[in-house]
Amino acid sequence: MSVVKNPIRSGFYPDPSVCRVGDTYYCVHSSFGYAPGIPLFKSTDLIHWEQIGHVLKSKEQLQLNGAATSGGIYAPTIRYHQGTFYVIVTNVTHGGNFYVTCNNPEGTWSEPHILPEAEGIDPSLYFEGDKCYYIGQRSKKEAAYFGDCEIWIQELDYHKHQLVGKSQAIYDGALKKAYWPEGPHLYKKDGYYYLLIAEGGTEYAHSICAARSRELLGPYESCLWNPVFTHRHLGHSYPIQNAGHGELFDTPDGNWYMVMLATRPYQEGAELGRETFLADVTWEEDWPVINAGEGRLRPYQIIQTAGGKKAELTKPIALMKPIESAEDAELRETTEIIEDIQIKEITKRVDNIDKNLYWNPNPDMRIIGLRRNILLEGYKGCRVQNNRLYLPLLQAELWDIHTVPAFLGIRLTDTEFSMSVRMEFSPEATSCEAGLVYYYDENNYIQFIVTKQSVQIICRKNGTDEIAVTVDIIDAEKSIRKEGSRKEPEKQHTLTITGKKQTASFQYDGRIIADNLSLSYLCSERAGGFTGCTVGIYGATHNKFTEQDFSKYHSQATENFAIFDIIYTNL
Ligand code: 6LW
Repeated sequence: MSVVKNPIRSGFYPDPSVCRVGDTYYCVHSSFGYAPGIPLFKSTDLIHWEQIGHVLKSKEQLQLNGAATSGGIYAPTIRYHQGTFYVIVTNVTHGGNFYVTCNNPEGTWSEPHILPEAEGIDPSLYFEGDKCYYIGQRSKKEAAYFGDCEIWIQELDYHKHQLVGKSQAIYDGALKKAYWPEGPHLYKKDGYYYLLIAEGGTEYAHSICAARSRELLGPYESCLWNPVFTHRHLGHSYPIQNAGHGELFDTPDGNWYMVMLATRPYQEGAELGRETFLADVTWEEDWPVINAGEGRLRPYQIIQTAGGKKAELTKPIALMKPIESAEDAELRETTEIIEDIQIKEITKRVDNIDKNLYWNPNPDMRIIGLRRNILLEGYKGCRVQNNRLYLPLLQAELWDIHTVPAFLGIRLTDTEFSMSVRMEFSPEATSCEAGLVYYYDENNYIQFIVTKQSVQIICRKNGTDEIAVTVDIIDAEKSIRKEGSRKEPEKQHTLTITGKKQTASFQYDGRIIADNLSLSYLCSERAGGFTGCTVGIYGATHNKFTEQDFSKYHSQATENFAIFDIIYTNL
């Protein structure tokens, strides 16, 4: 028996979908307006998860022009059938529902197969024999209210990549006047077809409901104890909220588990977004029971190691409480707890396991860009040279969803965080800026930037910029260098953001520029949307550049780049 800490994946990794192939589990998540799209993880023990890549990388697979941060790629499902992996997903900004395939998930996935007739979002696949079925969510034709949706099914000819036959609605939620029945997955077990859906919307009222039928096309009967899982009744101050959108899977030993999304808000705002949790599933009266005896997500989840039968739980092991109970403490002391080692891929490239961001020899897989990944694509001269990252100062603003800004970030995975970078930046023009960003979406972020004249903290809130702090660069330099020193100003500077309890402190070469700045508005609860925050580097110019200018900069003119060393971070 081992114990894994929940969430099994922290930071915004929502809408988890898992498929098992032999003794290996693969897991995918939504990625919205970020690139590359759909992070892909692998595990053989449900404890250690290793990121093995992203599913959507090419321009054909990932069209995000004009995509807002919470637009783009929603709720993928991963399945395996006769040697082929399938990931089906919605691009809410371009093209709707489509799927890609591959034989080796660590390699390159196919071109997108777009299903133009597939309405709605949250597609899933169910294979039976040689046949494949598409299951999705859509608005009812005569929807009586916003969120009045239905789950529908249609055969998919996966050789011709098109839906065939007729679509049929099979379920419209467990509750009378159900809101947002969505995120469906279909399974077969012991002669029943099981439909698992999310219901109530992805916020506080989120839930998981189940229905079953002896026939694939229904009629589906609702589970009498629906919702089979929710935290909606626990009150907004409960430390885990929004639990829903589950995926069921079994182990080679016949044990059942579920992954689902949930949040961990602080004062009703979850800056980490919707994370992925693991729960235990048993079956009673041919219905799934999730975390039997407790009905809530646990801070630690027991995993039965290979060959073992699931332990009978005689009493609840560990209820999630803000203050650790004696029982939890004992469990923590006596059991091997494996912290989330989701950065395992880094260990392949560096000798020691730490969380710093490296780009050599390959960029760290956690690095994501907005709409495109300027580093992976070598976009406008973005490159790694002599172990240093050259970030072009693009004429593209973080708020403009029709551009690709020079932004490279990683998901915020801890509410206590720090990111520090050594940056060489000597802009020619007063219109250039570079530094760090704490980013929620195009209308809400905090920039910690250096310009030719100053160091600034700019808070963008609901689409309006507010300068929180400006320090004249000469003053900043003076106060940092010893008085009377005649040294030339340094070209390299260290910028650090440190955050805790949704406040942050900003340091420039060790000097505090701003302290206790509130980050609390940067979350979906206050700003809308579906992501969590990211933290990263950013550069821009407000000058007009031509394409020719960029090819010139590519080979020379370091003043048109901000140059970064390793990024030090605990994330
Ligand atoms: C997703 C929907 C949902 O498509 O949120 O939690 C949406 N559920 O099923 C975006 O993640």
